[in-house]
Amino acid sequence: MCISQQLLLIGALATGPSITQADVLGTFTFDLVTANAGGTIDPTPPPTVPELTFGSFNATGLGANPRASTLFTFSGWTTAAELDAGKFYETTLTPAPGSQVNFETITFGVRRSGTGPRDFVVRSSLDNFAANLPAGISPDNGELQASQNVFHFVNDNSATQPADVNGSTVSLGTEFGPVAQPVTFRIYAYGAEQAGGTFGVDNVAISGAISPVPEPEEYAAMFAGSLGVFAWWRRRRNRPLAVASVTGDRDQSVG
Ligand SMILES: [Ca+2]
Ligand SMILES: [Ca+2]
Repeated sequence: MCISQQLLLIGALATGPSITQADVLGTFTFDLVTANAGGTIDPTPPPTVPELTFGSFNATGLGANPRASTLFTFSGWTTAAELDAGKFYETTLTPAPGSQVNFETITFGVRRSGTGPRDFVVRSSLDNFAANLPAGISPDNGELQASQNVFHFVNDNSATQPADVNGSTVSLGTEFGPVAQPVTFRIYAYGAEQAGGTFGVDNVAISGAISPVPEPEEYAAMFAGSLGVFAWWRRRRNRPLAVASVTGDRDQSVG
């Protein structure tokens, strides 16, 4: 295999084998949630995607009942200005054996009652829920701000807000692509005006691309290709090209 062929091979492998363009992989719509029906697990069948299993959305540390229908909303959030690590919504995504996922974004709508939480963040199991994931509002929405990866309701009066306040967007960094192990995402809300206030999410959409985990022989080809390029670079480096440049003799052929 010549150098140019090796470069082409490395280029092809560096972008990953057959990774398709990022797209919405699945959306949680909470269609079958019924107000005050009991239960803290979304009864709606989760999205189904080949090679990726979506777990059900569930609520932890909150009230015993969803407080409205067709979205995921509960009371019982902390009134403290810091999040309570025991109060969150979560779901787990599990790639099938032999598959990996480049996660790109999580977008969702939010809704709060007049005394509900004012702040919310998203974290993941990749760092054991230590850091807030990158938060932004896209498209812009006057009801929401994102600062230092914390989402914030601008207004305390929910009566003036649309039913669903859209635009919350989490941008998932390079640590999320590719991943072949299960990933749990959690949404924590806090800063409630009263414990009885509610915070809900709807249309939680997760985008990314699913691809096969590279076979061992593909890694071997990448390694062999890298060695070939290194040897080629070493040979180039040892040619008299450098001497010609230093002397400024531009007419000298360095062929
Ligand atoms: Ca819905
Ligand atoms: Ca209020």
